[in-house]
Amino acid sequence: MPVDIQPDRVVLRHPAGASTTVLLYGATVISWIAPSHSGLASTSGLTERLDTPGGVPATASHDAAGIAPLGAAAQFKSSDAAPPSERLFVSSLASLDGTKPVRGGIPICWPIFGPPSRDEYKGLKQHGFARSSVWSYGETVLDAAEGVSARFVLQNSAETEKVFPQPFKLVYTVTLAEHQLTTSLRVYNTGAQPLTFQALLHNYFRGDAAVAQVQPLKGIGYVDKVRDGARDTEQRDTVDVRQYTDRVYETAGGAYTLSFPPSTHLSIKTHNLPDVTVWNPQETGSGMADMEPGGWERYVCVEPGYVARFVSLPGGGEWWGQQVLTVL
Ligand code: TA6
Repeated sequence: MPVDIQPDRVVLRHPAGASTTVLLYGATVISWIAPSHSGLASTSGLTERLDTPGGVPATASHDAAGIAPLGAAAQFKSSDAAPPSERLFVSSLASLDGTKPVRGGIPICWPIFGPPSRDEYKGLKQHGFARSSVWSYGETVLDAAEGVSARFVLQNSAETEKVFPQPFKLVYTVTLAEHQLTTSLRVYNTGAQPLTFQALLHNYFRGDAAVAQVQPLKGIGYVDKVRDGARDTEQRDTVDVRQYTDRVYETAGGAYTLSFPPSTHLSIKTHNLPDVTVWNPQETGSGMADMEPGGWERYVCVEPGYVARFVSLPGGGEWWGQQVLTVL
């Protein structure tokens, strides 16, 4: 069953063995199981065409983020070397019952990232309320050999209006291909007043943090939250997280490779998410009640976002941000 709708989650299954699970709480992706493979020359996503009104244009070509139309998925090689494996980290102490944001997977940070930095958001908790709200399952967008895609919806409610008085509609599209997971967030300003927000996809990638490498970030300016927000420029060809790391790289290029040498490499390509946070708490993670013992040794967060500034969406407007995660 490619799309398995359960009371608290939706499981997407790809015929080639990949799967992903989306908790309705926070529309949090809590699992992405995918096979490894080599030789994929370029990444190609599915969702940007699915996520665009009017569906998949017949002659769509790669767009700036290197994302190609639906049919490109068929170019993936089917000769997978290793069996599918879990690509995301979720702490064994994470709450999955809706009592608190999930410690792991892909939490959605919206309408703010980090603690409230403006008076208008003072009623919000860190990273906003999207990750701690119950979303509704919207629809199955695609159910084919190329991929399986589902849409989730969150709209303003009496609950959100207590802390965020503006009307909005969020539509989150999750698309699973053989080696790829694409998640897209579309924000609709359903009110008449401008809607200002930040957005970030807080990916917890499973792997040995001691060998993790993120690139290319050399020459990119960043805010270092470990050094009280000091600004600096990355000097390294590859960024590791062997030390406590919490850096927001600004206007970072939008395309990254995360490696867990020698054999695991992932591509992260983004649309309209110009910044990227790299985070691993190291031993400071032991202070988090929902962090499993030593959990920080088994993940690195690489989090594309629009967070160095705020989006200001006019009344009736819409905004779209996307990430395409590919196992290389
Ligand atoms: O994205 C990195 C970060 O902002 C860190 O500063 C740390 O706070 C992390 O998010 C986890 O935040 P959370 O609210 O989920 O505990």
